[in-house]
Amino acid sequence: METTYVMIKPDGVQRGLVAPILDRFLSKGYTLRGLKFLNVPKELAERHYADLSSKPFFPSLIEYITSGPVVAIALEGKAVVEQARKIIGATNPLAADPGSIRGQYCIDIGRNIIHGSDTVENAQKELALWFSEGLVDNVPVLHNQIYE
Ligand code: DAT
Ligand code: MG
Repeated sequence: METTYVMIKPDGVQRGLVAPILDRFLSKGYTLRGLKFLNVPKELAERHYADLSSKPFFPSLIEYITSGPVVAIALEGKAVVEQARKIIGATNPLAADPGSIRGQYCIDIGRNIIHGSDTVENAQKELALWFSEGLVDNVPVLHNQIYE
């Protein structure tokens, strides 16, 4: 089992997409291990996107992520890191599969409504950053209905 970090960005929250986005992951069968609604301090946004700090779009990215509250989500499941990225879709919504979250709900790369960790290693780093208090124990009672 893996755990990944997913975040509904401020535009996804403001556009009323929290419920449909959560539904995509929870109705598939992933286990919720963390969920919180918060305004993002600038330092946290900068640490989260530290790898992109030299990019020309970095200042506008930080401004966007700190522009309103986000929903921070920890999800557990088989191969969930890679699978959640597929459900989320390509970084540029123009290139995202129409059935993905970005393909369905957004248009511009700078307003792509959702984040998902790209590797198992980055997922662990991001979960430690956003859920420093630790994850919630949640033993799925329907485990045998979801996994063989
Ligand atoms: P992803 O969010 O798919 O993991 P990323 O980690 O490369 O993509 O970039 C993080 C975010 O930065 C991305 O969701 C939107 C923004 N971004 C990336 N490339 C960009 C670009 N060329 N112009 C504007 N914003 C960009
Ligand atoms: Mg990324």
